[in-house]
Amino acid sequence: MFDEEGIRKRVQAELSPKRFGHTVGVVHAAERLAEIYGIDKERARIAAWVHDVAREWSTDTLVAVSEKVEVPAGFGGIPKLLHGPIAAVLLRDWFGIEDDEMANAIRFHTTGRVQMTTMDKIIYLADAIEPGRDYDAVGRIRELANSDLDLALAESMDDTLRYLIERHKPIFPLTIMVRNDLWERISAREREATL
Ligand code: DGI
Ligand code: FE
Ligand code: FE
Repeated sequence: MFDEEGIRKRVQAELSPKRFGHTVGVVHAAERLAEIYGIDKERARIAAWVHDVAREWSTDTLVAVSEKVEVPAGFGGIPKLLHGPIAAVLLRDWFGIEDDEMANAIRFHTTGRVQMTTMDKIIYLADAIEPGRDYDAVGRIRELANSDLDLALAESMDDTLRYLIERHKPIFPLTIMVRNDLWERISAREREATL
């Protein structure tokens, strides 16, 4: 259904070997999570292939392109965040794939969004736990991802926020809303389970 080999080659041409290796890891992690959580594996793989295709574009290029295509409000304030929304546009423009679910998972893979779909969560988490990732919390988040997608995601977001705070980086306000929403859902779920 998809020309996966063609997509893989085009993505490889856009990325350094290191980041291409990351992308290969995300594809495998996304496929595994799709299997566990019952979504279409092929679409998850393709979204993973494309998620960082614009990751090595210069800030100037990202900003220039973002002025010509549809980008969610506020993303321009932190130019690094633009690589997701721009990759979502390239899914359609380069690869001819018109699929809102895949496009949104790519668009929001760095920030998350309120009311994330299973596809959104899987691409976000696959990005965070692929085998090449190495940070203190990764082992725990990998383990959680096997049994509890929402909890793994909430822990991953807290970890990203801690990382940004420690480095005094600007934090995208949407990410905080997403993080609050996730923990609220987890609390509600736990309250219900103990009733
Ligand atoms: O593209 P990747 O490196 O695989 O991972 P990513 O898309 O999750 O994140 C890209 C970068 O963006 C990473 O260095 C962390 C950073 N980032 C994520 N959220 C925020 C952020 N940077 C700032 N300043 N603010 C954020 O809210
Ligand atoms: Fe990314
Ligand atoms: Fe990535």
